[in-house]
Amino acid sequence: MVDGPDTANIGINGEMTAADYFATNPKPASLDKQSALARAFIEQHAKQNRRVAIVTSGGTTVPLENQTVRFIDNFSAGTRGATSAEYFLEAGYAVLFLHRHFSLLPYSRHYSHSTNCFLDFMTHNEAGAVVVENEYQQQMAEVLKRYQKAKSENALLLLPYTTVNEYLWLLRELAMQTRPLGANGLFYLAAAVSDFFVPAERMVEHKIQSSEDFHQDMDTGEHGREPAAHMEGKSLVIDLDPVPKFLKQLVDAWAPQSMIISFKLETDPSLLAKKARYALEKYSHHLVIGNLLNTRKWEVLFVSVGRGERWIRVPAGNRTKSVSGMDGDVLENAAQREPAVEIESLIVPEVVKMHSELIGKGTLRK
Ligand code: PAZ
Repeated sequence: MVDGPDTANIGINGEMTAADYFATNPKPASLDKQSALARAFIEQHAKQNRRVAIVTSGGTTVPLENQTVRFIDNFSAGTRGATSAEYFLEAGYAVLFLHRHFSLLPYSRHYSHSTNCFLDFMTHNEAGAVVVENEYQQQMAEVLKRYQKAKSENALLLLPYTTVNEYLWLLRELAMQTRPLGANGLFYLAAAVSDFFVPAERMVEHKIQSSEDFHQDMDTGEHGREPAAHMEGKSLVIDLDPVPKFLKQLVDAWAPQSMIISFKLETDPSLLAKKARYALEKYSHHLVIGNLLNTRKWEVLFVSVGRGERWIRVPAGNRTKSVSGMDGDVLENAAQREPAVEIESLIVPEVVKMHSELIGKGTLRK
């Protein structure tokens, strides 16, 4: 990476600050509209003194080109966020659901994707009308009832994002609007957010050409920095900048009155507790929920100041439910198997209890 002469957006330790990030990366076109929806939603629930969970869900993308053909993605189907949102609603919270466009959504998640395509639940009756198969009537009626209740109370607001830039702008915007909620606000940050990105000043406009016959000139732009992705011979070279640490800003400046819960995803079991503790100390928020990629549906690690470390696990006996793929094969991959009990049904009540304690003790700022 070639550092250009312009160091205006670099903080004291050499890293870009959050404020500089927003000064140098474009505001998404959809932000004002989403902001207005969120404001009205928060006002309504603040008036009713209802708790509001801001749930983030799904992965963020990092586009390599302005007119995006190629992008880098973060792993997340949105299961954790969408499932948790339902349990928050059941616990009486309103939910602002900040999610990756086209990832799983509360309620409809029961009837989407290859393991539970909604069409597999349908049939024709004798008159030829499309109806739900008898065996699924009861389950679907229950999901529908809960969905309609959330809708009738205007208790669920869905706000989509795709790129890491859209996510960051939206999170900041929502966070700064949560003041009227006081301690009734809760951030549940389950989204898988990229740690690296292509700053606007280093983004190329057009699709990067792989053929040497069509290589574009390397335009270093007004800041004198090379594009973050370019061809060198037959290789695509990608050189990303670190995303500034936004959690500190969220805790200290954007939503200091709210309870804040972050998630930590790891693949190496020996690192999970260490990294979760590190995050809690560094950002001084209320709870880190650690999980491992392959066991995330069965167990999670709660790390908090007041309560130390404890595992929350799906009880033995409820660990597996056989799930059929579209072709009827039972899925062999552990990460794709589903437990009979959703771990979010254990996580969310614990989180709600901790939120009540923080409100009760008056620990959260007003
Ligand atoms: O969406 P999903 O259920 O497939 O996965 C959820 C998860 C593992 C992305 C989430 O629980 C999580 O850990 N989010 C934070 C990821 C991170 O460390 O940035």
